[in-house]
Amino acid sequence: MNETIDYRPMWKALGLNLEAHDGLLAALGQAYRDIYLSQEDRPDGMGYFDFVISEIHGLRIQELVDARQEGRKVIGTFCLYVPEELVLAVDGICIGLCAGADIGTEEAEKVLPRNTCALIKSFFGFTLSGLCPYVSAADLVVGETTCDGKKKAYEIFDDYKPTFVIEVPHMKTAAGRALWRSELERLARKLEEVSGRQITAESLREGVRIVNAKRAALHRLNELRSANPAPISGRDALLINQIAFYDDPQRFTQQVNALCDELEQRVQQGQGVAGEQAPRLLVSGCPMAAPNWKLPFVIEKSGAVIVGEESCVGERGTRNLVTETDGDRESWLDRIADRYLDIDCACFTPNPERLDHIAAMAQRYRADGVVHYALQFCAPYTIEARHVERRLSERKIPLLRIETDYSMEDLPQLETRVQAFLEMLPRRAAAV
Ligand code: BJ8
Repeated sequence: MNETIDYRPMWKALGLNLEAHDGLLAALGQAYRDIYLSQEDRPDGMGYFDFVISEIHGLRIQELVDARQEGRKVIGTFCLYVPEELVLAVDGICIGLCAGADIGTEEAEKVLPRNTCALIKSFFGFTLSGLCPYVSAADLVVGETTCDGKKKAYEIFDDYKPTFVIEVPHMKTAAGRALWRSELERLARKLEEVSGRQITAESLREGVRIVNAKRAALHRLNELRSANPAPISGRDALLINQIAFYDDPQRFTQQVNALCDELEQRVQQGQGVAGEQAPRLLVSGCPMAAPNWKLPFVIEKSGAVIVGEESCVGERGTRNLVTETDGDRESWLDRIADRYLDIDCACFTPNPERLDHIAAMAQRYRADGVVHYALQFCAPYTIEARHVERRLSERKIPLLRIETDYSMEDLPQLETRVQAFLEMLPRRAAAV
């Protein structure tokens, strides 16, 4: 955090609990030093992302506050199905809200059942404890009917922050597509109402251009990770994917591309963050919202390197682009609807595309094994793990199933299980 600027007046004006917030920043700073800054031989380009994290409750919030003073609207989300393109089309700012830490659990459990997944408890915990400046700075939260937990939780969340819920169908049928398209129209109208701006073909084209460029930069980053040795750690790649939900999209795209230029040189020089014989793992499953870094830290501390994330904070969220051809407002909304309906969240049934994608990623990134990560009490991903296991066993790709939450209590057990999994992987030969 920039110590020359005093952000406390801003946090106070946003209604944060200053004392608890100081404690949160201190704990996060320590975790970041232990998990991130302790890594050796990080690419120089990570300096920008370290800076963003150091200012995640400071400068970025100041930017949002300033933007609101200029009349722009801040829209908070918790899910990939809320298209950033529509928010940009009303000159708004789309922000993924805090949901990745074991914070305010006691407060959250006053309004939610204990056996709710950690991600949902976390966004309640942050809000009810006065610790999320993003929720405070948001004009509107857009929720979605993905899993039952989130869908019902939004009904309560609306008591604390105006929450507009869009219906995500659960089957990719013609009727599901028609419902989804009409829901995007309803969202577009709501954004127009909140912002006082019209969504036009031109504003959608510009929104799509910006978001496609951001996703293309992340594709570039992902492809570079297929090299052996891997030029960047999984922790750092996850961090970049997490920051994609907070940062200004155009600035972020520029920085990811600059990092990729550096990584290309690393690949050419055979420079990596782990040896050529380090086990290469893919992580698949529930999203890891910032600052959820526990499992990647355990995996990489054990000597493996993560080479891909089949996750909403990863390739599930970024892999498809909206087709950029000219058209009217309706045709842009059609193409946006199609792109988002292609996302293969486990909330859909059946969901074979996800299984195909995991197998394809394992091959593309030359993974030796897959770690399936599910949050406790998350029915969609915990149940779908059975299909993932079966599909990967057909391809003889070893799988480790992990169910956990955000607490650190199971850390020793996770370390033991990850180490045992790494030991049973076939030894990796020297790189070709
Ligand atoms: S598109 S994965 S971000 S819904 S972990 S809250 S599913 S009980 S987060 Fe998700 Fe959108 Fe799907 Fe992605 Fe429910 Fe499971 Fe909790 Fe989850």
